[in-house]
Amino acid sequence: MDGVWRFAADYSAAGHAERWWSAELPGTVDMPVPASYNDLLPDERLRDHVGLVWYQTHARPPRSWEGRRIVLRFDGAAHDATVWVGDTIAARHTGGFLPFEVDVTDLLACGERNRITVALSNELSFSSMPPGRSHRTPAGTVSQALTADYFNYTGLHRHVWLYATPADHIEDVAVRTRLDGSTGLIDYDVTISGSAEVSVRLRDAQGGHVSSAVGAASTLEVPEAHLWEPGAGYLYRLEVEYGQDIYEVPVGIRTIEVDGRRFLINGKPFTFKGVGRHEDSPIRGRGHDDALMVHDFALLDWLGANSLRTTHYPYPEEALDYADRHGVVVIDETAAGMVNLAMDFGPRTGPPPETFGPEGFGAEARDACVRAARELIERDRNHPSVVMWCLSNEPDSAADGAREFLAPIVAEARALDPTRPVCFTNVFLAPPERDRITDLFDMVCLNRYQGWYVNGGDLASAELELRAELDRWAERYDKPILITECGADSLAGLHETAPTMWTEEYQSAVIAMVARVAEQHDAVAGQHVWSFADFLTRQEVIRPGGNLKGLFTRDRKPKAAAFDLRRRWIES
Ligand code: BDP
Repeated sequence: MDGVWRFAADYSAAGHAERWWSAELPGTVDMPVPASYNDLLPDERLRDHVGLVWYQTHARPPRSWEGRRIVLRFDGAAHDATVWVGDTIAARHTGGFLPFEVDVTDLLACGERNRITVALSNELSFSSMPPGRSHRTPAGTVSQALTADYFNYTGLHRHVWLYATPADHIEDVAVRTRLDGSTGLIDYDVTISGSAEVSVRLRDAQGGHVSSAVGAASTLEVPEAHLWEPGAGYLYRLEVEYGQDIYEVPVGIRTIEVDGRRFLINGKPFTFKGVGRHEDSPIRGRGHDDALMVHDFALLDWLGANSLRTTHYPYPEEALDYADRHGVVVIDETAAGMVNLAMDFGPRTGPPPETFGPEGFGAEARDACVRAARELIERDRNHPSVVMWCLSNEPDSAADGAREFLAPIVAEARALDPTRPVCFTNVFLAPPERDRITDLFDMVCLNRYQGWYVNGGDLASAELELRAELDRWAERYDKPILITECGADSLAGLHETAPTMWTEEYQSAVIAMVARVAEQHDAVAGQHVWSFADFLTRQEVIRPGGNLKGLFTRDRKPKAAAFDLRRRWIES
C-alpha cells in the first residue's frame, strides 16, 4: 500500500465532526508513505503541528482474493492511529514504533474500490509511547516535545500492507535455540487458527533438508550446527506448513549468556564495538527507506562496528532482518525513554517536579512501558541478532519510586523471554552511590559524557573521572559494564590544531579517550559511540541544527572521528 496518499492536516480539529473518512479528504495535498510529513513541505505550521492529521488511499483487491482472509497491516504509524475501511472503524493503535494489523475481510469488497483513511495524532503525554509533554505558549498555541532528545517526527513511517491468507491460517511462530555440545536444538511453537495438523521442515542456508517434525510445538535437532556468529550471520530456514498456509522463519542458532563480567555469545566473550543511531534523515524524517538502511549498515561495516543499539525505539523489522543476515549484534530498545524529569531542561521556573511524584510518571505510564516491552519482545523474539532487551533509556534511576516503576517492566521481559539478558542505560546523574535499580538488570550500561557535558574541554580530568567511576561500578557489581553512549558534538568542517570543543578533532579525542579507558578496564565489555549520524532534535540553544554528535553528518558524510574510529576498530 506504499506510495503517494492524500493528506490533510486537521488544524481546527474538524475531521471527526465532519466525518472526513466518509469522503475524499479536503484539500489537494499529497503525502508519500512511508515518510514523516514534517519536513516534506516548506510549511512551518505543518512541521510543528500538534494534533491530528489524516491520510487516505484506495485499495482494489483482486476478485481472486474472494473467500480468503484479508489483512491490513501498518508497520509503524506514529503515534496514535485510527483506521477506517470505508465508513467503518477497523483499528485503533497507540505506539508509533510497533506494528499492528487487522482482519478486514468483512470490510473490503474484492474487485471494488475501497477507501482507507487513517487519522494520526502526535499528542504526547507521560503515558504516550514515546513519552512527552505539552504546554500552551504565550502566543496561544500548543507546543510539545518528547522528554527525550529527538524531534517528534510524525506520520506513516513504515510500510503499509494489504495481504491475503487462507481463512484457516498460521497466527504466530516462536522459536528459541539452544546448544547441546555441537548439536543445535530449535524449540518451535506455532499458533494456528484451527485444529488441522502442522508440519515443519528445517533447511540450511543452501536450501538442503536438515530436519522435520509434525505438531504445533516440538524441538528440532541439528547435529554439527552451523552457528550464527557476530560478523557471520548464518541462517537456517524453518518452513511451517498448515493446511493451505505456509510461512518461513529464518533461524540463527546461537546462545547468549552473561557470566560474571563477560558477555558471552556461543560461549565466547564478546566485545561491543558499535553505535547508537536514530531513524532520521533529511526530507523523510523518520520514514523508513531501504536504500538509507542498506547504506547505513554499509557505513557501520566500513567503521568496523560489530553492534548497534536501536536507540531510542524499536526499529523497522527490515533492519533486524538485515542484522540477522549479516551478523550484526543488536541491543533492542523500547520507546520507553526518557522517564526522567531531572533531565528535562526545558523552560521552567523552580525545581523540576519529581519524576515518579504526583505530577510525574504514574501507574498509567508504567503500564504503557510494560506494554511496550511486551509488544517489542513479541515482535522481535525470533531474531538471532537481538542479544539483549534495553527496557529504558536514562530513567531517573536515582529517584524515589524508580524501583517500583522499573521492576514490573523487568518482570514482564523476563517472563516473556528468559533467554536474553535485560538492561537499561544509566544517566550520569545516577552514579553507583545514588542508583537504585541496577541489581534488577544483567549488565551495567552507562551513557557517559565526560569531556562534553562534564569536564568539557578538559580531557585530562574527564579521563580521571571516568576511570574512577568505572572502578566504583566494578566494585559494587560483578556484571559486565558497557559504555552505551559517549561522544561530543562537532560542527563538520570546524578544525583546530589544538582540539577545542565543537571541532572535529575534539570529538575524535573524546571518543579515543573513552576507548583507551574502556580497553584498559577489566569489567568493560565494550563501547558504543553516540551517535552514528547527526540528527534532528527539538529547538534548543545547545542544538545548532540538531544534535551534532554524529560520526557522520546528517547526509552521511564522514567526520574526522569516523576515520579515527575505523582505524581503531578495523585494526583491533
Ligand atoms: C543522552 C541520551 C541521548 C542524547 C544524548 C546527548 O540518551 O538521546 O541525544 O545524551 O545529549 O542523554 O547527546
